[in-house]
Order: sequence, then C-alpha cells, then structure tokens
Amino acid sequence: MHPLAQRILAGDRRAVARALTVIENDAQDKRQLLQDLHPHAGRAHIIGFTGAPGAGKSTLVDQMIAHLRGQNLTVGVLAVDPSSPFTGGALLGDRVRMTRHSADAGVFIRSMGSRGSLGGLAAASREMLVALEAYGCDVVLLETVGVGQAELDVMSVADTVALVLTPGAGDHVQTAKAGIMEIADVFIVNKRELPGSEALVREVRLMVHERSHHREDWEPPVVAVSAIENAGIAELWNAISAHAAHLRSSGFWESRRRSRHRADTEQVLLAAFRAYVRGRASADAAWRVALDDPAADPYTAAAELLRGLPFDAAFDALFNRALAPRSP
Ligand SMILES: Nc1nc2c(ncn2[C@@H]2O[C@H](COP(=O)(O)OP(=O)(O)O)[C@@H](O)[C@H]2O)c(=O)[nH]1
Ligand SMILES: [Mg+2]
Repeated sequence: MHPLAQRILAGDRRAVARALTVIENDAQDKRQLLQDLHPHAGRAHIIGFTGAPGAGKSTLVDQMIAHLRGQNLTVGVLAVDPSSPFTGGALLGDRVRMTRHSADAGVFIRSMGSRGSLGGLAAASREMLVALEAYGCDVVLLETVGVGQAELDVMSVADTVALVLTPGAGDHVQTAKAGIMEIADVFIVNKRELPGSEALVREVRLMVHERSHHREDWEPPVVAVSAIENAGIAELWNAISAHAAHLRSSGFWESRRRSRHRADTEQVLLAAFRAYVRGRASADAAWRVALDDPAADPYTAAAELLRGLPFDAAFDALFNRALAPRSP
C-alpha cells in the first residue's frame, strides 16, 4: 500500500495535503495512491457552491464549516480557480479567512488551480475528493471562483449544486449565465439583509415554479441567508440535506455516482488510447505518416491504423460503426 494511503486512513491530516499534491502534479505514484484510497471513498456528501465573484461564497463556506462542525460532521473544502495556473491567487484571501478552522483536525481546506490536471479540472477534483473521502470527510464543500464553463464542469462532481445569488448585483435571473440556473439544486440568495433580497427570492421562486420539468423530480428550494451575519445557515443546511435525502430515496444518488464513474473510466480509457497512439507514432514511421499526411482523409487513415491493432472482432465492428459517417 502507498505509504500516504496508510497514513490518510490512520487520520493523518498532513498526509492528505501531501496526497493532494501528488494528485495535482499527476505524479508517478498517483495511480497506486488512488487505487489504495478508492475502496475507502464514495460516502461523503459533495456540495458545490457556485456564483459570481463577490457573491459571498467563501464567507458562506466558512459559516457552513462552523455549522457542520457543530453537528460533529467532518468537513473538507476544495476551492477551485480555473483561471489560475497555481493554487492561491484569488483564493488566498479565502484561505486566510478560513484560518479560524486551521487547528481543527475535522476540517481540511485546500485550493487548486488549473495546473497539472491532465484530465481537466473536474477529473482532478474527483481524484482529490477520493483522498478527502478516504480521510473520513462526511461533507465536502466545493467552491468555484466564478461561473465560467470550467466552473460548470467542476459542478458535475457535486451531489448538490448550490447557486449563490445576491440582490442588486446585476445577476438577476434574466441575466444569469445560461446553463447555471439549470444545474442548481438549491438557490441561495445571500446578503439578505440588503435591499432587494425579498424581490430576488420571489423572482427565483417564480422561475423555479414555472418550470414544466424538474430535473430528477426535485423542485429546487430558494433559501435566503446572510453569510456575514451568520443568519439562515441552519435553514440552508436543512435544504441541502433534504436534497441529499431526496437523491438517496429516489435512487438518483446512485445513478449520479454511476454516471460519474463511467465518465471517469471513459476518460482514463481515452487518455490511455491517446497515449498509445502518440507513443506508437513516435516509434513507428508508418504510423507517423498515416497520422500526419494531410492528403489522407482522417476516417480512412484511422480505419487503416486500427486494422493493425490487436483488438478483437467485436471491438472492430463497434469502432467501424463509431467511425462510419451518419446514415442518411
Ligand atoms: N452585506 C453582506 N456582505 C457579504 C455577505 N456575505 C459576504 N459578504 C461580503 O461580500 C464580499 C465577497 O465575499 P466572498 O465570500 O469573498 O465572495 P466570493 O467571491 O463569492 O467567495 C466580501 O466583502 C464579504 O464580506 C452578506 O451576507 N452580506
Ligand atoms: Mg471565494
């Protein structure tokens, strides 16, 4: 067993930090580490917090940590900044803010940038979650810096997606980024002590209510909080817990995890195949020619190369079907 895995399972918090670095750097021993940790992962409730910069996500996450610790739940926090190649940056201030939890072994906080994650940020986040779950985190809070496409991808890792809105910030329902409203399981109106918050709550409730279809039979609740005044946090946790309970009782919890697992495995399979193709191309002149020749049509070139591979007939048929142009 990887020595770090052993230490993580024994509750060594510093080993978690080292393991996350191994994962983030795609280090040589990452695979062994993930293999050893995997059987001990998969139980945590993963909650994503997304929303425009300045909406109060970090302040809210900090209050959530305190609330969850009050319930004796262990908490992991992963703050993701796709715009930064390194950890830190915009997230540094957030980590400083959360230092009140730094002496607590029941809390683990980590930020990550876009560096090193070969399979993309969502894949890297999932691998990091394995380490946090194996460490014993009951809940993992996933915070993104903004609401871009990379952040949306990261949210696919969460069991519950919470979208943080604020009154008067110009991120009214009408102007909110496409895609983000659709994936929210819980809407949070933060800064509820400010003017306009009640109108925003009504507006979002109306929008949710008017939907003809609710993803996974769940009508997202709208919860008003004030992170700065530590108000509404218990209600928010109740709403988030209710969503988890709904997912579990309806079977969507399992189906979400299965489809995530499938995406991960597909990703690994495709990455392995791509690495094989690149390796073969650098070692084999015929492959190089077939891959690089602009005169060859890519379908024919790929079919030719595949013919030389030791795949079985069933795979061959599948691949041919996948490569075939769409039937008219
Ligand atoms: N008035 C008010 N300000 C808040 C509240 N929550 C956070 N803020 C402030 O909003 C700013 C951005 O907060 P932050 O947590 O960094 O937002 P993030 O970028 O979404 O992580 C900070 O100055 C916070 O103090 C709140 O409930 N009410
Ligand atoms: Mg933040």
